[in-house]
Amino acid sequence: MQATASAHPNVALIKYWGKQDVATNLPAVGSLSLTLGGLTTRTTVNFSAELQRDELTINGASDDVAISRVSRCLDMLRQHAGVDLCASVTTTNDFPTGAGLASSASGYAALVKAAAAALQVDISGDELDLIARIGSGSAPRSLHAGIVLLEKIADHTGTHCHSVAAPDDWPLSVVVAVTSRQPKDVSSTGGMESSRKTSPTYHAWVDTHPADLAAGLKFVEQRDFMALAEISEHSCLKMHAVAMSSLPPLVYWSGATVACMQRVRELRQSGVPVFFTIDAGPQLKAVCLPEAVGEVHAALAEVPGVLDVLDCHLGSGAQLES
Ligand code: 2P0
Repeated sequence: MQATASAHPNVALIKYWGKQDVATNLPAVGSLSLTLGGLTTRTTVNFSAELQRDELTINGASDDVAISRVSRCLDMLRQHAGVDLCASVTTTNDFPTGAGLASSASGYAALVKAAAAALQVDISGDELDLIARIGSGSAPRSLHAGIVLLEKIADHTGTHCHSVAAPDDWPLSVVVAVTSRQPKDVSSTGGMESSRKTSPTYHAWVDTHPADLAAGLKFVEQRDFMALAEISEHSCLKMHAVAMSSLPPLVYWSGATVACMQRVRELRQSGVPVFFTIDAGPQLKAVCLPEAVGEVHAALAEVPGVLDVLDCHLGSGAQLES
């Protein structure tokens, strides 16, 4: 009863920030994301009668912290399968862990894909998305390819996630400027809950988000890069305004992050098809058309405080390995 799956991290253009239900990571808002090919998490799950408890190894080291959330996902799959065996989970990331590319999303996507196959459970898309979401709110997006919509729906799962453009349909690129390798002080969950409870702009964020998501989706359908640039930077900056207006304030940017934002805006003003997005950390992700990758990479590498620059392209959803 063993299977291996791989999945890629993702980055959102129209952001998820805030939970309607913390226990199931039901988001307060939908999101629109890019699945990043070239960066891969690979996970093997082995259910065995020899094991007394679930075990987790990440990049060669045993992890006793994440195991309870991993076990929660495995419990849901065991229940579906009517199986009561413990599992060993072995996972590796081929991308730098301090690069601000959420490995939890690719990690939980690969986990549920491999575990469901190992247990041979017949489970629908939304159900598998839900189990991944319980691991990490952004993980369902990594189960899907290319440009991905996670929308809220009124059924028991609460969300539906699907690809709205395959990687070849609109081959966007993402250039990541790494400005710090320090681990973050506040988890995304902690930050989102703090914002929900204390930010005076949180409710405005939730109320105005559906229009941003609808606009982002429309501009993807129209392949309108410059319009997608405007709405994506707006969603990013609005999310950070909510974070910054929380108590205590959540300021995820470094000086180099701001310098990168300015550089990206200058590039766009000079006609280069590029825009930025920033998650709960100081790295900047520059989304661009493939022909601009070289120029964007070179420009960001020259910004003082940039430690590393990684080039990514759109990738597939989680896949089983034979
Ligand atoms: C996003 N982030 O849409 C937003 C923008 C961070 C900033 O999705 O608490 O680490 O496990 O649901 O999965 C962070 O996602 O958060 C995230 P949890 P997770 O990409």
